[in-house]
Amino acid sequence: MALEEHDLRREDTYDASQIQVLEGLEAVRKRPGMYIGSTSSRGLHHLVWEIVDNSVDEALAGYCDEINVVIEEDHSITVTDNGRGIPVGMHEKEGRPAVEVILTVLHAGGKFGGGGYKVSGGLHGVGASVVNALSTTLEVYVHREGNIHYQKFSRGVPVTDLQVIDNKTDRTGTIIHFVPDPEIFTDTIEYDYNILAERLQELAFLNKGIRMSIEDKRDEGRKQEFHYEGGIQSYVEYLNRTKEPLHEPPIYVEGSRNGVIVEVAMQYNKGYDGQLYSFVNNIHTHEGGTHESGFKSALTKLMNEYGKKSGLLKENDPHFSGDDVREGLTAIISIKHQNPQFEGQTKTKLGNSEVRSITDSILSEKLETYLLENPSIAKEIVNKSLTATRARLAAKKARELTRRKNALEISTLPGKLADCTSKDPEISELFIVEGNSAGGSAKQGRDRHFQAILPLRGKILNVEKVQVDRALHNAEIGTIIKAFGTGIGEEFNIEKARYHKIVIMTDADVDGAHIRTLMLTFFYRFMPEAIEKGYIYCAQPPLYKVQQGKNIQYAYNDTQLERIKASLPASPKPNIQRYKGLGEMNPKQLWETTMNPETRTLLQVTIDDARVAEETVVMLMGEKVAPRRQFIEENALYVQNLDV
Ligand code: 0RA
Repeated sequence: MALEEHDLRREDTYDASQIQVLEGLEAVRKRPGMYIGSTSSRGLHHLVWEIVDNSVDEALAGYCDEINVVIEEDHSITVTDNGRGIPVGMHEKEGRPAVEVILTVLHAGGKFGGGGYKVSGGLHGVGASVVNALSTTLEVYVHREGNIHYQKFSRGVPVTDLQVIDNKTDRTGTIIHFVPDPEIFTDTIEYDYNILAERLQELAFLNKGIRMSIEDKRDEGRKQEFHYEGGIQSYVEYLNRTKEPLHEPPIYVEGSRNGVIVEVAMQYNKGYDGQLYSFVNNIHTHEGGTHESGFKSALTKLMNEYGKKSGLLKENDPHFSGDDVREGLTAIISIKHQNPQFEGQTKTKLGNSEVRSITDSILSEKLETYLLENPSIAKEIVNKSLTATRARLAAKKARELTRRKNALEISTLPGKLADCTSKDPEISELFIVEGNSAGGSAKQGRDRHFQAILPLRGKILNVEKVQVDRALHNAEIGTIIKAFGTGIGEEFNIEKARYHKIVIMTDADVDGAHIRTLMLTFFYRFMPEAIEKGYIYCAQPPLYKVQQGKNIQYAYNDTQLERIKASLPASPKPNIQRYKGLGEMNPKQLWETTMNPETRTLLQVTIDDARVAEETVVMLMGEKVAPRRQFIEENALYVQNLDV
């Protein structure tokens, strides 16, 4: 019984850990997206990276310098490295070989690795067991201590024990062959050679000395090998291969502080575009982060300092901006960090704050040394930045000038103009109103949607002897031209009219008539097209207000007044007010009598009316004052064509 009990316990232990493993595998197969991002082509390729990253970690630890990827004819993948080989000894706690634990227990990999800059510490890094769980078959060959160990799994479950299949090997390393499960990867199980090749090349650039190869057995053994002793320096050369470099080779600096390894390679070319790529533990940090900002601030600061110290930048030369010193610069920043914190939308932004100053100080120090040791290159770079700065400032100035011009044009819409909200000239009306007080009433009384008010001081037009030419140069006339929007003279363009009705609204008295005469003369001489188009009108304000109790009526001439008086009952005696000016009407009255399209009377000016007006003005230029006044009194209204 005692023995049975002992056996049972062993069985129990075994079952318990097996159950855990099975639960883990089940979780991965149930929600593969949680572990590899997706089950699309992207997820399929992710399987390769999980395995390759382990090999790269082995290389970063200094035990591996060759990693080969083969796409087999059946679309399965074989990854071979010459590292130490996954440990095959018994895992004490689990009672199984370490390699079996690593390939079946979620996240087991990390427990073995210890230290080092794990690539897998980055984005997904879920480990080889996930690849195993998502493969119909996974086989591992471990070359270690002269033996070749072998084990086979199906959908993550061991189908053989780990066994020695050969005891003659003079190398070490790991070979993993896996067949992605079509039950999981329902979109596609076909690997894309280019996707794999590009990332392997990138890894080769990022980890100098490693030999990376890819072979496609589906495609007559198409093969590429990537191996760069220059690392990211070669990467920059590669990125600039179609460009004209300003100096050769690319500048390379490296250093480490507090366990953070920083490498930067950079090369200016004669073009204007810059490209800056940054990596943390071989992961491309698309969103940048503290390593990038440390690099940028160091470069900007240093170039400004060096420019001044070297005398290449003079006292009143402008300051380089960050963009100036990065014009035509191709740069790679690659850091290795034990505990990177990834932030941002896509978790590709480095957040570790200490990295900013580490990168800044390493770059500042080493780049300064480089510039001092390579003064002719330094000079070329400073001059390039200076050109960029000057171009930037010139462009800025040009932009400001345009902007100021626009601002001027807009500000030339006269300040006194109370514009309408509508921008549709067809419905828009501009009331040119004599006098500021009438202007105020008109502004309050109008329908601001389509009625604009431009109050004019009577002054200029009130001068009887004014010459039309002089009037033209007058500020008040200028405001009319600007408000109308058509321009004047050679630039006149009726298409640009901002209003299709210009309503001259003057007092119904002699002075008002005079002002109107001058205005019409102006339009006749300088904008006859506006008259021909029928855009010019005269408002007709009432002459009298007749009020009897609550009953108010307006009369526009004496005949009308008599008719109204006759229509009223004899008592009470109506109150009759004669308007001396528009200013005597309140906003509501002005709207009702003169501005409201429903009730107003507008007189459309014809070209004949305007010609008469012009002749009048010419006549009025004469010296004789008496006939002038008489003429005005007799011809107060020379407009016709009723427009309701
Ligand atoms: C755990 C511990 C050690 C190496 C590895 C895993 C390892 C994993 C993979 C996966 C693919 N290639 C690999 N190479 C190594 C350390 C081994 C030791 O201390 O000897």
